[in-house]
Amino acid sequence: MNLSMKDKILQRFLSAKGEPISGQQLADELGISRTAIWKHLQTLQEEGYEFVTIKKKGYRLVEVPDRVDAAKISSFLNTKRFGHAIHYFEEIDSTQSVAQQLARQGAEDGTVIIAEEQTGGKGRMQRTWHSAKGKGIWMTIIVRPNIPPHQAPQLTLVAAVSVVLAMKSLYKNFMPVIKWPNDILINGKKCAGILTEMLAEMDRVEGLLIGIGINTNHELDDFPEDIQSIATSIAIEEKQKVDRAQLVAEILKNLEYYTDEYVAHGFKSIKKLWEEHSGTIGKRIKATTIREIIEGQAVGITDEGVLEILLDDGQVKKVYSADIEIQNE
Ligand code: BTX
Repeated sequence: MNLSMKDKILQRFLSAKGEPISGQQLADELGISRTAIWKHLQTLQEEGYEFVTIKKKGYRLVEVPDRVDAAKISSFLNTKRFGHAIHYFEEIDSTQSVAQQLARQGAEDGTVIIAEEQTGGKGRMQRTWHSAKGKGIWMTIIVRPNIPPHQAPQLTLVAAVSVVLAMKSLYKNFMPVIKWPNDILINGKKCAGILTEMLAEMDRVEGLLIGIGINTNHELDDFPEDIQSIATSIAIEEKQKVDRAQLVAEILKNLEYYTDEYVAHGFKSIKKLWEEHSGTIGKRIKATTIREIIEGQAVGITDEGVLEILLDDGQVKKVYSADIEIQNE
């Protein structure tokens, strides 16, 4: 894992779970001086971590701020590649823009860009994604699967499955469903969105930028008024605050696993899981594509991840990209 020295020190304290660690022991383990350790602790204090000195025993971490930084994510992380490089920002315009630069510079598969706040969070089709400070997970993962460009939209579905399964494994009372192709809804309201962008050559994907936005700890009035009737957060639904770093680590574990499954065995292996967690299939929907509006019943997705809609005249129409409105709820 590519942690900075400061993050290595922090990770050591996080895994000590409140037990004291001696400055000398840390200095020996990490091969730096005690003065250097002390300086890193100063920086961490400025970021909101609080340490107390315990006589003859060393330092004890007593206060952990609510952040989704690399050290905190790493303390939960259980992956082979994903999240081994994490770029953390207090504030950023969009994690997608930084991901694009890093991907062009050769960032490795599974690199994560994450921020406390986005000032220019992006949705699909030039829409805005509201990304309030400290309230959610605003991250992009650079993924480099060996697939042709036309298959790239399937990765959005792989990501949706990964997010829903992570939520279900951590929050047991909880019924998130996937709305084709990229939303996660709870009780009919949007809790998360996924935006996949691509860097590609003619016949090969160079990198996919999988942007995941999850409303975790919002109260209703943390959302701007115009989306209060359509948006929700895990905290609103679960009635408790979420440890964002833990959820990030769980998503990265799933995303690595299901991306590898997908690359090895194709979309079929993901399709079943996607359908199990879909809130779209079987519903009457209105799909707005760039060319037309299609109304009918969503009957399934193909082995390529394309949505199939049964029209009232009995015809089945395939939809590759659209905005969906679910009508019979
Ligand atoms: P989307 O185009 O499907 O959804 C955008 C629409 O959703 C907006 O027009 C608005 O109506 C509504 N909306 C905006 N913000 C929120 C919110 N916080 N919760 C619920 N509804 C909202 C979905 O696009 C894809 C979003 C991806 C966001 C991630 S965050 C990390 C990465 N960086 C970045 O700039 N975008 C992605």
